[in-house]
Amino acid sequence: EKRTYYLAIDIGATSGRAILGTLENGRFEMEEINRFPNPIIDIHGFLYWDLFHLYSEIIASLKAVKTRGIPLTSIGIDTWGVDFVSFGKDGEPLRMPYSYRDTHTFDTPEKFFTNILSKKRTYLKTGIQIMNFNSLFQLFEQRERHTSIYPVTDKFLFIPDALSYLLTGNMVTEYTIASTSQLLNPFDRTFDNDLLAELGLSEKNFAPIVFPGTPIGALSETICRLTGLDPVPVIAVAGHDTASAVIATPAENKNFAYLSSGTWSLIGIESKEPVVTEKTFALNFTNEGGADGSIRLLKNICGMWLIERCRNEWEQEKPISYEELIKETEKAPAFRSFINPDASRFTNPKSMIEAIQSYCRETGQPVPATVGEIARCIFESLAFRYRQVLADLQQLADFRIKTLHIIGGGSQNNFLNRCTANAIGMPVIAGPSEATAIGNIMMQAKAAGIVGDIKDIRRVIRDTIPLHTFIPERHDEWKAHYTDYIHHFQEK
Ligand code: LRH
Repeated sequence: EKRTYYLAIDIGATSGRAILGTLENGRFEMEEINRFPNPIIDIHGFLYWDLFHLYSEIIASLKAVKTRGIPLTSIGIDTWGVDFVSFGKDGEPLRMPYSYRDTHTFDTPEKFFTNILSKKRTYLKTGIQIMNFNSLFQLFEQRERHTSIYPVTDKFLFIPDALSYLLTGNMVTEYTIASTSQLLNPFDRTFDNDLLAELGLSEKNFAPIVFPGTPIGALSETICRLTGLDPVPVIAVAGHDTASAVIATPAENKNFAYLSSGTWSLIGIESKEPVVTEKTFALNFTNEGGADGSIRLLKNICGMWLIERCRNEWEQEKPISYEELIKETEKAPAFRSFINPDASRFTNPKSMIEAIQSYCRETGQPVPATVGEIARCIFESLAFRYRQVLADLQQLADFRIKTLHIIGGGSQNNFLNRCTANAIGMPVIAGPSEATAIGNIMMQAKAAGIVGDIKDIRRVIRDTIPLHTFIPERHDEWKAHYTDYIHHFQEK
């Protein structure tokens, strides 16, 4: 079998990367070609993504591939969920897309439930966890505020689809990314026309839905001219980063849950069918689309965002390496104060450090002050939050969950991996840390006929990527402190 090469463009809410994947005789290799920040741009209090910056970085990545003379089989793009770009009738982008961190949708769900459709009906129609930034609410808010681009938008494209369009000139709506919008019927995997009508929209405002593995088109003349590349095909991979990551979960059987750990922590299971019931409504679990026809039954938890934001604040005084951060954390006393990582005050506070401190003060706990104390508070709270949500997940699963696979960048945090294993009382298997890019590459390889189904893909990953297992060693001690975490649990 000859060597084949794939380029994964994987853009998260904090940074993006271009990863070159190579497959040969069932062996897999990868290499980072480019890495770039994905800053949120604040203009007059509105938060935007810089679409053109991302476009330029993709061009730079393609040029780097060209310089090295690599014969690419294809390119695939995945990004974070829910956000979208407006395009006019002439196909031009109308302005920069809002970021889901923008505060203008904070009260939108309540408005929507009061005036349009109840919370329960909305959930039962879509099976999607109610979060204020879901595309449904972003669109509703834009309409309510009479934004000038809303009525002149011909097509709304989700971020990976928008970027693929800039590269190829072809518009599609990839299914997994669209499934994050809260606009789809999870059972028949099409847009819910009633919901669209409530927004004054129809299916005409979106490109046709395609499933992962579908070719979108070849690099346009402009891109070929700018990069020197041939018209390489762009493939619709699982455009939602979390869906790509789940593909690359190196599970051997079905008795597992996954935790895709990045800016967000997405914790869930694979399900053959959507699970949209009173219970999932009460627990607010989401049913997002998977790449292989399965459903990702999961919950969105605030993840590394907490520590990333604190680290930014610490670094304004002096740089602190990740190793130092963990050393400080290990030195700090255990089980002193806990937060609910999902409390609304942590969504986008002016100062994350102060937000954490005020939570602890208001709940009558010791107020963490040093780097180590604050980091420990974050990591222990996250581990307990995982335990809490995993217990809910076990109630929904029709099988016994026996291991937790932690994938994504956050899986490199061995301190947190150890905490998590102890908190949940089951083995944690950590890796791959680049699960998202790997899932992206594997979908391309599948489209090229180089790998088979998801089982085959996971076997290739297990055979190639070193994984680390963490066995719970102090579960009883952690169990004893779980009640403190629950005791101080607050929504706000
Ligand atoms: C993770 C993620 C998550 C979404 C959020 C907006 O990057 O895609 O699954 O819900 O970003």
